[in-house]
Amino acid sequence: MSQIELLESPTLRLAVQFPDGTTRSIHPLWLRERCTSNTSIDQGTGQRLYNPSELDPQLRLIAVNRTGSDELTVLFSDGHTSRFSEAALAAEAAMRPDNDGLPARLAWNASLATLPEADWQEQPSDALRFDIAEKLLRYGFVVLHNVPRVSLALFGVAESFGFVRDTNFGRHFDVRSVPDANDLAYSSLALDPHVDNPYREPSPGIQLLHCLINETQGGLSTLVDGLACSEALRQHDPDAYRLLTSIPVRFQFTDRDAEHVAWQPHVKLDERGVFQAIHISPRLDFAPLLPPDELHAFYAARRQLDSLLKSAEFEIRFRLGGGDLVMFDNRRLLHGRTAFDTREGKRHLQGCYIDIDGPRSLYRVLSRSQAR
Ligand code: AKG
Repeated sequence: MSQIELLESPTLRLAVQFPDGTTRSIHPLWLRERCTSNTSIDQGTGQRLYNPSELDPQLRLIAVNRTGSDELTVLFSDGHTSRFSEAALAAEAAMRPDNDGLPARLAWNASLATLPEADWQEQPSDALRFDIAEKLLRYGFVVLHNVPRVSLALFGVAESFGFVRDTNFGRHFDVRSVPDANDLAYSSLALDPHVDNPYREPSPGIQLLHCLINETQGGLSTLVDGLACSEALRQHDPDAYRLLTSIPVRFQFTDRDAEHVAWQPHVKLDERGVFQAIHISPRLDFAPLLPPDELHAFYAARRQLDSLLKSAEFEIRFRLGGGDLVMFDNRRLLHGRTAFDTREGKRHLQGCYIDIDGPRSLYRVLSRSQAR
């Protein structure tokens, strides 16, 4: 647990000590912005009543007193007095973009002992939705069983976690083999690990695929954790990793009434170098024309990542039968399928997207009652 410390020299200030032993000084403006008094915060909305950029840039702490077992009272140089919970300050100081009230991501490979799964109920309880959201956020996917085998039943699941995101493919899309398909997903061909719609800005957060019927022996679903594979590449070949995290690649989708283009590195990191998203779609990516030796190195790096994504060490395969639904983080996991033979029977999946902020928000809201 992080802890708040009071330091008196060279100036009066607070600091936070993190569990790894490091200490960081707390800027007076950072502290003042977190004041929750009636004059600072609208108590109904929890939103600030003033613009913090208008505070005195030279703001200082004049006095700090412990006024309760978990309470600090601070007098600032602008005359304002604020009370703070030490535990709340310590918790907020430890927040990062990738851990903000969410379960830690667990990178996995093919040794994953069991699939994260759950039995769906048409009127899901909060406990069931919490369990599903937690698995989705931790592993990047969850397999649901007993989803009604009726067309568009996937919306009942999608809307329990967020808002459905419409695209040029419609509010949902039917994955089955059709003549003259506008995407190879709508054929019976095998699909290599890929993310959907990397040509969109932003690319869809969560994808749902609901199996209505599967009478074929093939058509196995594949999933691979882009987080785990990127980390393996980083450890095995840091130069390849550097190329794939820095060179923007053009992803393009063209249809009669759509022309989507987005430039993304294959592996996108945040400003601290933490994995944020993976963009791989071997059907739709175009590297920029770099000098030949740079491109040579780029293609070698891409080949290495591709072989990790397809390796038995990282890829899992499972069969979706009628009533099964897989929901996955389309910016972390790659999905695909093995080929199938339409002469064996029908295979029909329905898919849709929601944004990832839906399950994240739901998880935080439901955590409040889990904590009680
Ligand atoms: C897609 O719709 O993007 C797919 O990859 C389809 C997957 C499947 O047919 O199992």
